[in-house]
Amino acid sequence: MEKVTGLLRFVRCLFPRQPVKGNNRNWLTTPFPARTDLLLRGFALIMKCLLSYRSCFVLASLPMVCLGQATIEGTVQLPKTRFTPVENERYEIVSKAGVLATDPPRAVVYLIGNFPKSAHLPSKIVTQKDLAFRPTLLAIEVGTKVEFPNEDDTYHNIFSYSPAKRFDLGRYPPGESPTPAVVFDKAGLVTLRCDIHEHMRGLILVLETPYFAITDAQGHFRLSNLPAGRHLLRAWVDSKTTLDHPVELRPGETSHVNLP
Ligand SMILES: [Cu+2]
Repeated sequence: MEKVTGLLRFVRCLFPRQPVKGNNRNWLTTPFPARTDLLLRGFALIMKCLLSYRSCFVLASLPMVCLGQATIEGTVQLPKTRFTPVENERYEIVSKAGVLATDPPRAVVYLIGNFPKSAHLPSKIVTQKDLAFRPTLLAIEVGTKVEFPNEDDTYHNIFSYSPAKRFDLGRYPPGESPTPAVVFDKAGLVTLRCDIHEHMRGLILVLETPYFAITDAQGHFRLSNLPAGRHLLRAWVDSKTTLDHPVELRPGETSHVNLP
């Protein structure tokens, strides 16, 4: 805009409005014609409109470029199971030869890259209900607080020996949620257990990324509002198995990825 204003000033210098007094009359000192003034004003107005229109366009596309609006859709090939997967069905954590997994299988899919941490991390809840953790598998970003309310009519004592987070909430009665909530400040897999109910198992996958999702029973997933660029897509299938796939994301586009 300054360029246009500067140009107009320059042109106006060449055509002063008032004639210069004296006998030195030449083309420079002739009165400024009102018609030319109107033309210049019109030209300035058109340029202004064009520039502001361009600015609007640039501003509108800024979030797309900076924040990213890329999407990844796809399927993780989940391990074969003897159960027929049903939508909305519950699953539990099982340990086979020291490998922890959900049964029936689910995967956690997440995007790895140099992303800024989420500015706001909402607290999450893992309830104890019917002597089980709900949800059984939780994926969170590093720094997330998790509450463990007891909705059974018996005591629980939730603890973890996992290197990513060691804690012991002690025994607490029905209806209670131990305070303060547990902050998961290190990435890794955390196994939740109960000191009173030996069979209870839960998993929390703590991730250094704000972009993750748990697949459905068929292995389908969708990650949206992703930043454009080259990143790594990873699927956590069990405590010993991850599948990787490099991705190149463009703003406004949806990539289709199947793992493996
Ligand atoms: Cu318990």
